[in-house]
Amino acid sequence: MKLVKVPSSQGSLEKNLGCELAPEILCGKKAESVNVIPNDLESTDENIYSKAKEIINEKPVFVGGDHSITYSLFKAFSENFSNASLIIFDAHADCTSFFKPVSHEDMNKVLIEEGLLEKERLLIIGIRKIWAEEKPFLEKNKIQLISAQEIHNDLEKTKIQLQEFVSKQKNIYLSFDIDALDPSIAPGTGYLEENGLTEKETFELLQTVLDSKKVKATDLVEINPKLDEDGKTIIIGKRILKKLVEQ
Ligand SMILES: [Mn+2]
Repeated sequence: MKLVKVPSSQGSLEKNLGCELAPEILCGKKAESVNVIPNDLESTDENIYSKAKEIINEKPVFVGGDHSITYSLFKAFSENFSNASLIIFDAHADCTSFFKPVSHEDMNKVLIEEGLLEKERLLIIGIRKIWAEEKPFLEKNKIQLISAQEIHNDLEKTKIQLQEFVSKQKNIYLSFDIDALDPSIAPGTGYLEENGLTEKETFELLQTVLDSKKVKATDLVEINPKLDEDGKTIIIGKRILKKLVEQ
């Protein structure tokens, strides 16, 4: 396992400024870090990509930062592992209009349109906010989604659905956006959406994915210490990170 900090909020379209502070709070000073170039998202993305290429076989855990980092990280992952799959915990689909450099609002769409991710190998868990402009893309490509409401309705059924997806995959990259959680337990992030995952739902679903033993790289993103309340998001973020690190 290799823990790597990615302290950048440059892909957050200025909507989650402060999330660049999370990596050091979550990982401490000692963990290694990607070199982030201030006000230069393209060069930062290149550095994220080259760091990922270097250590992709060492079961890396990347700590962001905003969700746009997953674009460069998964690009390196998919070039290294065949049939690369992406499982994302997120309140959102991140499939808005495609523009470069990639942002945290469109990175899933870009990964599919650039052929880095097969559309059947993407699964988003905890979704509860889909923008009108994302709908045609999600429907046309039949992107697999498990909504937060489905999870609340029947957690056991969701676990089975998740196990079925996982059983068809080979090499999984797991990306965890903290906004998948309910704002009451994770208020420190840029886009709060009500009715999110509970602690129990989060850890049981996370365990279901990790139990597959097919997860080869992970990230934890969008935690914003500046927006946190009583350190709640950092506390649960550390617990999620511990799971990713110890898996
Ligand atoms: Mn999100």
